Amino acid sequence: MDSPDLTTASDCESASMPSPSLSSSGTSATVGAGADLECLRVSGLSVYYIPEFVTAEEEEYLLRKVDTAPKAKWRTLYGRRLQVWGGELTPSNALLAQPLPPWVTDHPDILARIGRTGIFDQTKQKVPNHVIVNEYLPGQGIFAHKDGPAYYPTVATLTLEGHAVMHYHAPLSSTPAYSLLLEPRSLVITTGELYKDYAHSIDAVERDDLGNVEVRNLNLLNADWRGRLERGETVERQKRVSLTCRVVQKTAKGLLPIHGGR
Ligand SMILES: O=C(O)CCC(=O)C(=O)O
Repeated sequence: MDSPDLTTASDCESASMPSPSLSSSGTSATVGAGADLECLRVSGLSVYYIPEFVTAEEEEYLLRKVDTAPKAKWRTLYGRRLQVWGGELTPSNALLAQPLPPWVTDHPDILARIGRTGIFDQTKQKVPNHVIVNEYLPGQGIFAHKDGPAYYPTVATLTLEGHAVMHYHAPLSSTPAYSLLLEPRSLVITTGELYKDYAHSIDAVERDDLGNVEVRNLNLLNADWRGRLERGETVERQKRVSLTCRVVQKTAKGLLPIHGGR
């Protein structure tokens, strides 16, 4: 199973503190080295789960920025809305790069924080150069899919406002092999085998029956969510906004294509 350039898992106790944010402001515990990230691996899987990756203030700010983006930035796809930042993909999967907005590069410096985990160290870019914002209303989800060949095979997904249950499906299987609970403000990093070989999906439901799902990141969740899972509660979906941050390794110069990549 591939993983980022992680070496020794030396300091797991501090890295698995409740607030392992990668904030450069120094307000919370830091996960900046590969060894720290290893402590946040979902046991046995090529997935890392970082709770409280952004603060509540940053979450509110990001949601406001997403909400107040120009109307033309929104696209509707299979019911949900999305925004694409960083540029469009050409038919040959190269990025016609466009500047990313300051609310992911500067404040909060989400992309730099993701870079500091080391997960994109093998790329020339080192930090994500492409961000898709997805908005899901209660009842909306995303069908099982793989992210396609345009991207370096790792994705970092930030969850804002509402939770989600993310499923991973083995090839040709509609039944989830693994599921994760994604708390608001968390970052999940999917890499290696789970990125390359497994599809991922979120059920299009109004509420999640937590009694009916085995969540693999239970030990990395806060006490509230652990309690809900242990009691098998049914939890109403809220609106959820996700930022999927990736690296497109191939870049192109020229005019925007008529048909964007996504
Ligand atoms: O919203 C999510 O967590 C998943 C989004 C996703 O799978 C995608 O944009 O391809």
